[in-house]
This record gives sequence, C-alpha cells and structure tokens, in this order.
Amino acid sequence: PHRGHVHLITQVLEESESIFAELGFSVAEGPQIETDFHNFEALAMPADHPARDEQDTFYVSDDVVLRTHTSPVQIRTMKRQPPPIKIVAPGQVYRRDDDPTHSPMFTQIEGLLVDEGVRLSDLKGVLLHYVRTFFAMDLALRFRSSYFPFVEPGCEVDMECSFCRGKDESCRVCKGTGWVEIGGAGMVDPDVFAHCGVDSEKYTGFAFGMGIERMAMLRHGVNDIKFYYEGDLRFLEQF
Ligand code: 2U9
Repeated sequence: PHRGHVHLITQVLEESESIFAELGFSVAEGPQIETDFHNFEALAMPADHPARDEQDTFYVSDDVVLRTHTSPVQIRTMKRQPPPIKIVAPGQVYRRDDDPTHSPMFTQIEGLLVDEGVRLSDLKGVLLHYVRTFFAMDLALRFRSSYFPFVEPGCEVDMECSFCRGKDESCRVCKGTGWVEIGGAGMVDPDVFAHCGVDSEKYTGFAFGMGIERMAMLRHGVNDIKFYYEGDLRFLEQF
C-alpha cells in the first residue's frame, strides 16, 4: 500500500519549533477564529489602521476575524500569566492575498520573550541561532529599521543569501544583493503591554515573526507557494 508522510510545511514548522525549544521557548497555541480585540486592538492597531482593511482580512462578523497573524496567541498568554514569558506561536493564518509568494492561508511562527532586562541584542542572538541551525551554515543577519504598529523599534530581518552567499550577481534568490528577507521583529510596544496588564516600567520584551512557506522556499528553492497546497504528489514526494 502507498504510504504518505508529513507535509513539507509541517516538517519545517516542527523543526523550527524544536530549534527554538533548544533555547527554552515553549509552544503556545490559540484559536484561528479570533476577536477583533486579540487580533488588532490589543496589538495597537486602531480602528482606522490600514492593516485592518477588509482588503487584507477575512471577516466572520463585525468583530470576529480569521486571525491575520499568530500574535493573538501571545496576547492571550500575557493576559493569562505574568512574566517571564518565553514562547513561540506556530500555526495557520489568513489574509486576502493570492500570488506566487502569497497564499490566502499560510503558516507563521512568531516568538515572544518578556522579562526584566530583555534587549534587542537578545533578539539577534536568538534569530542567529535559529538561521544557523535551520540552514546548517554560518550565515550573517542584518536588521533593517522598519515600522510595525506593535513593536518599537521595529525591523525587517535579512539573512545572508544561503544560495550564493553574495557571490552571484545574477542569483535568482537574492537578485544579486546577497541578502534575503526572512521576517520582521522588534521590541514590544508599551501600548501592547498595557492592553495585557504587563508593567512596562518593570519588563521589556522582544517579538519576531516569520513565514514558514518562505523558510521552506529558501531552503529548497521552491519558487511558487501554490506547490505546497495543490496536492501534486510529484512535488510533495520529494520531501
Ligand atoms: C506581540 C507583540 C509583537 C511580531 C512581529 C513581525 C514584526 C513581522 C511578518 C513576518 C512574515 C508576518 O508571516 S509574515 O508575513 N511578521 O514582520 N512580526 S514584529 O510582533 C509581535 C507579536 C506579538 C504580542
């Protein structure tokens, strides 16, 4: 009889969870159908913020949505328990987006560390451990200043291109720049802590987010997100 196996995205997700577990992060989960409060309001996204636009969000009703990120899991965790908090939140998320690098359902892993004295360099150390373990290469990371409503300062995170290591001017993965974006991150905004009852005078925290389909693309050279979900065994059996 034909035997199936674990889907590539599940493999990459579970491997990512175990790399963060090596650093003491535990796995937290939550509902995929979320309230407006947990998905947006508590993350410092006011009612008129463009991220809440119906263009991007699947609405179930006026104040219930399909979660657009796994961040509501960290909101629920902070409301439930006091710091220290050290979790990753893996799972499916939904956005009204559909092209070769975007799918209306995709998979994220986000991380949150809240304690006394947490700083940006701790974030860089954690992400360095992750990419160097995941790609089994001594890759460099670069933080580019950027804006997300729920972190301040915020940054986009690039890693050294694992395909050409900056040596191929016509590299189709990094377009010759030597860098590829792997996610976003930053220090948790005090407004977010206030919504969750965390004392921002005493505690600081970092958070990051990454797309698992993107990490699988970068490791295996997959160039269209649709291959993961159209169920063609000629693709799936390679992993
Ligand atoms: C809390 C506070 C802050 C998580 C963050 C990003 C920046 C980010 C994207 C990566 C690729 C989404 O899957 S993606 O399209 N994510 O850029 N995520 S900061 O910040 C948080 C999360 C939870 C309570």
